[in-house]
Amino acid sequence: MQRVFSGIQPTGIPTLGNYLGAIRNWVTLQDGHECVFCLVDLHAITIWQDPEALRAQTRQQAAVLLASGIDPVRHVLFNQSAVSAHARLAWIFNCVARLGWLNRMTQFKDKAGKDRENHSAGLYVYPNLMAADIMAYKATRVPVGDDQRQHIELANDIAKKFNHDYGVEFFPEIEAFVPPEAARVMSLRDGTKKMSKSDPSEQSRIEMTDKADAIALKIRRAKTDPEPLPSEVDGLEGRPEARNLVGLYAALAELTPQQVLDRHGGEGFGPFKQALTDVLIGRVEPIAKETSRLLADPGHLENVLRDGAQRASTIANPIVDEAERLVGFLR
Ligand code: AQP
Repeated sequence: MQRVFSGIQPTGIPTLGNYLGAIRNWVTLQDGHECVFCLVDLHAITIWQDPEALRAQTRQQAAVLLASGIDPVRHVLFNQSAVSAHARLAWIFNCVARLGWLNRMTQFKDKAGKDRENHSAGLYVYPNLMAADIMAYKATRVPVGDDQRQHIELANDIAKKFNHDYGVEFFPEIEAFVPPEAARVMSLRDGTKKMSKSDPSEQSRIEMTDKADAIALKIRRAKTDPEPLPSEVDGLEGRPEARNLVGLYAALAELTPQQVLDRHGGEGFGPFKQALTDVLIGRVEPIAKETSRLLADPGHLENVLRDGAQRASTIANPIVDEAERLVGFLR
């Protein structure tokens, strides 16, 4: 059975982007794979987090994942900092990866913007830690949003260089698994920017804990253009906001964008937004309700994560012990 690894940063409440780009596929992959799901708090602190908020967000993320259908008994769910193998292997990978490779990473450029010099060294080497997350389990399938493809390619380059440098076939080749529809969900305020849980504007995103009235308001306020919806997908060209809303509807209703336009082409945004609000509420509301029920018992959530961390360590420690032996560390 193939082993899957995937992670999400506890930097805020998971958005619809996180859900459609990642979590929903994690739930599906649970059948037929051995899954390791991780709340990547080491990644989260590459940008400063308020310590109390980080703890709260970690519990909140765990609750959203469980409410979405992650099964912590058949699979493994934990927070990254509780398993030291991630940091140990990341250091080795910091020494394997080349600066030129990291310089090409577009996510660092996007996150750091023009103020590059003032960002943490951790943000720069983030892809090395991500490679370590995956390789510490020798996972071979990694479900991610489209924005993470470049990091998966880098993880393969690091693994190949490690294998070459130490003359062994130790780390396997990994495969990014990107869902075909809604692989990239865009901001509701700007169709050219991805929807993000840490975007300063709450109106830019649907959070997986939003209540029905908040969803309706955000969709009503979502940016659009003055034209009605086209009847063919080609007509979405150059209309990023319209494309995003059609893509969202398609992903939620399990239709292709063309099938959405077959139903709604020629409509103005008023009626289409109403239809989109209905499918959104149908999907988000049950998850939001279950999340709030789970959050009422933080002790239970922490136990789930602790148990997951123990089981994760059992898989990762022997792999990272062996990587350290190959490197030449004395034990
Ligand atoms: N807008 C998106 N569309 C599709 N997939 C997305 N993902 C994130 N945003 C979108 C996918 O969600 C998984 C977890 O993401 P993450 O939390 O590890 O980091 P991120 O990509 O940086 O997500 P955010 O929401 O934008 O977080 P912040 O605001 O903290 O930077 C990943 O598989 C990602 O592809």
